[in-house]
Amino acid sequence: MQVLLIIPPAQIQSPGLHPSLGYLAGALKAASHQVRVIDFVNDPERCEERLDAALASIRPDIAGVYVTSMTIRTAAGIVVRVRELSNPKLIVAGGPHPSIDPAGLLHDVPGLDAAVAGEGEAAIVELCDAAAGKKELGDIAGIAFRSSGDIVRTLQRAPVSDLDSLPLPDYSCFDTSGLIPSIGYPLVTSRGCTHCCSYCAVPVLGRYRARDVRKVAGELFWAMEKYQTSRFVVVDDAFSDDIARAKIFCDLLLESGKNTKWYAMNLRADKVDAELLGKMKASGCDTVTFGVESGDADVLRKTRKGETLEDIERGAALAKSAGLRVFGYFIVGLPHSSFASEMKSLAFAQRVGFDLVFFWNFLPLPGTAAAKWVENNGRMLMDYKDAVLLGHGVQPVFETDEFSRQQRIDAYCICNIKSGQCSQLLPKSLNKWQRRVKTFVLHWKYDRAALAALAALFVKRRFWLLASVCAKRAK
Ligand code: B12
Ligand code: SF4
Repeated sequence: MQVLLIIPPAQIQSPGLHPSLGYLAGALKAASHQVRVIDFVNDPERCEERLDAALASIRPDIAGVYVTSMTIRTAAGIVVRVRELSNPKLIVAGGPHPSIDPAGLLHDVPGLDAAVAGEGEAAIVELCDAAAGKKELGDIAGIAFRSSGDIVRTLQRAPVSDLDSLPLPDYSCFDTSGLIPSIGYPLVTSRGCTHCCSYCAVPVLGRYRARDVRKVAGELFWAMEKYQTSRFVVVDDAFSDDIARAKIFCDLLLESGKNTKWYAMNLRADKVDAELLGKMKASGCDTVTFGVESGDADVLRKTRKGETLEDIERGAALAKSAGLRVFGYFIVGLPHSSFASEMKSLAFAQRVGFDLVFFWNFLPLPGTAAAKWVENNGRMLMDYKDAVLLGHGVQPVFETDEFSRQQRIDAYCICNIKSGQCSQLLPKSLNKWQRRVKTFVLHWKYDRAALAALAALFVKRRFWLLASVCAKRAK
């Protein structure tokens, strides 16, 4: 079977190949299918042209689309085009959103034949069998599919208990595989998480399972040869939840004598110690990112993250002492937050002194406790499917009596501008001068103190210039 997998364009162009489709490609190839992956996130150029060319050249028997709760609309557009141009036997979807609500996705995207809930390695191979007429859709566990005008859900599929039994991910069929040496090989050492934060989709997606770190290291060394790279990124939800295991992984890197360069996303500051951070640094890790969420102790407590501000300060300080760069991720507009609590977040970010700070617009992800809270306590202002989470044009999805729409926008702008991320608020289309003017206007509105400091610096520089010219002339 010819399988075409597609990652729709996303509003945030964060670099990194998607392990989800890498794992599906590995499973499909192990079952002797041909696979091609078009990745519109890491290469957002000429989307239509690339899709049309792929459809014309491989004429897929089955097409699969990766869908998050933020890419439903773009995925729907892709499904229409795939149906129009090549009409494969099946068009299916998988990923975080269908994992939470597969039947709902089939309602929203009429061109889809089936949606897979949960891990897809076995399901995609069985869907190929169904496309070949060797299996009934109703006999495939963990999917929703159309049948005589209805949407039918099959029995749930159990999560893969032994992750090491899966074929290794294959990124060689991605049209962006050439980017691996610069953006790094995405390494999955575990799936799921042991925590249950109210705003996060991960607890809804599946329980924590860890791989044997020796097998993980084996995959990494193989991948370094295959993709000619020494750079990798640990993309786990909870890499250091088992600190002892994380240390063994670093020891294996050190013992190998290979010159690895890496970073770890999604660390919890209460799940690190000085020894682990030291080993990470020694094995080539340069950056860690901590989810902080809120600098207001009460808002943070109510997320049920189970972490305190003191934990985060301590973790960040340890990471800095180990010589690592530390990034902090915050969310503006969480349940129970207010304008004042966001200002506390900003003050906390400044106190900790993160090397880079991101303030994201809160999105009530379907299926989460936070989305339930919004349903009961918030006034919806827009459909979450149209939400913008970071960058220009951010709009709150809901408001409360305590925290109005305009206050949410102001808090988002202030936090970004005062943490040195003003460029996040500018449309990408602006030229150099337009950017300067817009930057000035935004600072005028939200951070006049910085403008005053800048003006003082400008005057000081001019003064010294004038003074030195006068001194030269006097000589
Ligand atoms: C890695 C990661 C990223 C990376 C992606 C690039 C990279 N280097 O890999 C980066 C940092 C760029 C990123 C950014 C963002 N992410 Co992110 N990310 C993840 C994370 C932690 C791991 C995903 C992963 O690779 N898992 C391992 C793979 C093997 O598992 P999987 O993705 O579940 O895939 C399986 C199944 O879903 C299924 N499947 C998947 N696709 C398909 C397709 C078909 C056709 C089929 C049949 C099956 C199938 O089979 C796969 C194999 O079993 C997830 C958390 C999670 N557990 O999903 C969040 C997650 C996907 N991200 C999320 C979000 C919100 C974002 C951001 C908006 C920012 C943010 N605040 O986190 C941005 C948006 C980026 C964008 N461009 O759209 C949410 C999505 C929620 C939702 N309901 O859609 C998640 C679930 C995290 C969360 N806290 O809730 N992310
Ligand atoms: S935010 Fe992090 S710690 Fe909390 S449930 Fe999600 S992945 Fe786990």
